[in-house]
Amino acid sequence: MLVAEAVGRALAASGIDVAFGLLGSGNLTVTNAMRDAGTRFYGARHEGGAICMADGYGRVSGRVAVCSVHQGPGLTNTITGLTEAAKSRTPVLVLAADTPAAALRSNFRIDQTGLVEAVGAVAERVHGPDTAMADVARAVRRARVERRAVVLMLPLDVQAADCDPTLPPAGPELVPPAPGRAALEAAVETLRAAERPAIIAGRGAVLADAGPALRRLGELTGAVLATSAVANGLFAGDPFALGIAGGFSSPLAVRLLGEADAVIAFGAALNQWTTRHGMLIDPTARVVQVDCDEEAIGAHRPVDVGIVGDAAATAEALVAALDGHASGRRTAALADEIEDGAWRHVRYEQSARLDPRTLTIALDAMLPLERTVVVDSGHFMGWPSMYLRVPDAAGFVFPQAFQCVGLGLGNAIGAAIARPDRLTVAAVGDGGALLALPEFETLGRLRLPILVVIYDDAAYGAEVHHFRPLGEAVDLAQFPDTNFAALAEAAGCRGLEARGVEDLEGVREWLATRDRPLVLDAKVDPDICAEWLEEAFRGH
Ligand SMILES: Cc1ncc(C[n+]2csc(CCOP(=O)(O)OP(=O)(O)O)c2C)c(N)n1
Repeated sequence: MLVAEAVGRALAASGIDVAFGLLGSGNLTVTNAMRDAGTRFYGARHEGGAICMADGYGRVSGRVAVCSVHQGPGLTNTITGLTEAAKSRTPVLVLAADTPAAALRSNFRIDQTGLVEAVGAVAERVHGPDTAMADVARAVRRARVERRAVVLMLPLDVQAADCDPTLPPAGPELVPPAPGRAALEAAVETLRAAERPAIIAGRGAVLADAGPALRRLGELTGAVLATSAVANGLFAGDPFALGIAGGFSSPLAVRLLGEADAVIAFGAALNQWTTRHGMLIDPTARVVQVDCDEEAIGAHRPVDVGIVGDAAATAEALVAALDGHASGRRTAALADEIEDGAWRHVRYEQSARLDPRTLTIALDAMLPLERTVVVDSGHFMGWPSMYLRVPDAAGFVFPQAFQCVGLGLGNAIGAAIARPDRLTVAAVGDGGALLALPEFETLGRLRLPILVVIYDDAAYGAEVHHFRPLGEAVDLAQFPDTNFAALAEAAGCRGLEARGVEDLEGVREWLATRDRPLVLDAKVDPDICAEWLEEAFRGH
């Protein structure tokens, strides 16, 4: 069998159920073989969209998706989205055709390995017909087990050779590392002594499925619960959950986290975003950090106790050690205070134009809670993160590890394919929407249940709000009005413009049918500046 065909079949047989991509001569045969063997293929209109779709699919499903691209420019077009996936440790497998080793003068020739390694992805290669099946198995396993963005190079001459299509046996399931006894004891001591503990969970806790054990640990210790932005939703519904720790924290969450005398972080880096540059945690609080990765411990701020271990295994061990310990801190009054202190109850001065807060609160009330909220980057990104509730951690996709504008729409398409039972809400700025414009065609073609909310201030608002008060000219970051509703209709979506909350009736009507994706062009007041923005700019 041709290597190209055998690789396609092997990927499907390895459990790759979904692939995204854009076809060229270098990846057509292998992609056809994958599709014929049962993998569903979704074509994007730009490789930058395809890689984001694979990223969004991986974040929501936890499964490895393939992104199939042509050699050379097909791969270079993926690089920005690939960087985000690599930094976020999303398990994705890019299948990239490559020029033959001897094709020194090919127009398509670049150093594909050097290119992808430079942005933190893992370069793998189908070296020859004899190793092809082992090469595929290794690449899939590295993506899946190491949770890495892996790029599998498929040189054209190797693709055209014959090989034996037998896959090697799958490797064993791995057990997550257990925490060491001494560190555990130090953490138990800290928690026993604490009067006002706080638990902060990050993506590591989500990946380890540590939510139930952490909720139990919270009950035993009386801790308030919070998450980093990427782990938003992990404690959804818990009466002692404060939401996101960091720039998006409500005033009440800032106060309660600041009052904590012990903070225990699970799979959270405790970086500048989660701690507001360290300000959110009292300098006298004892800090315990749990992470699988030794390098993560103490990387962003000093900690008193470091535990190298899986978040769920460590939380369970702490629950076992603390059984019988009961803190009286969790009172009904505290639960009421937390409910009343949620962002949607915090007063603000309403704008006479479409206020992004009012818009988001209205959407939150209108949309079914079974939703996946995907947030692009920009000034607007606080509003959906603060005001749109999510049902669980899989219901929140926050591709911000590279702080790149324009990745949200592709991530939303991948998320919608991973969870077709949920309404996907893509929150983007007008700048991000235009960066992802090719994928409006994909949206219209695939007819997925997606609501795209464009916070349209006709500007790169983040730049305007930051530089205008400094006296800098900002006209280069401002634009004439864009008619996104018309663009959306032209691409096969439904388009709706909103200049006031009364215009959201059209969203309610659409919800009843959801026959096509809806693009809501929300013409928000461009002069409202989010408080968290200056905090964000300090992180540059
Ligand atoms: C690819 C990329 N280009 C430029 C930037 C710098 N940048 C950060 S936010 C922003 C504005 C984004 O505008 P928009 O999507 O309309 O959202 P808004 O800030 O207006 O809410 C820009 C250009 C970036 N982060 N990523």
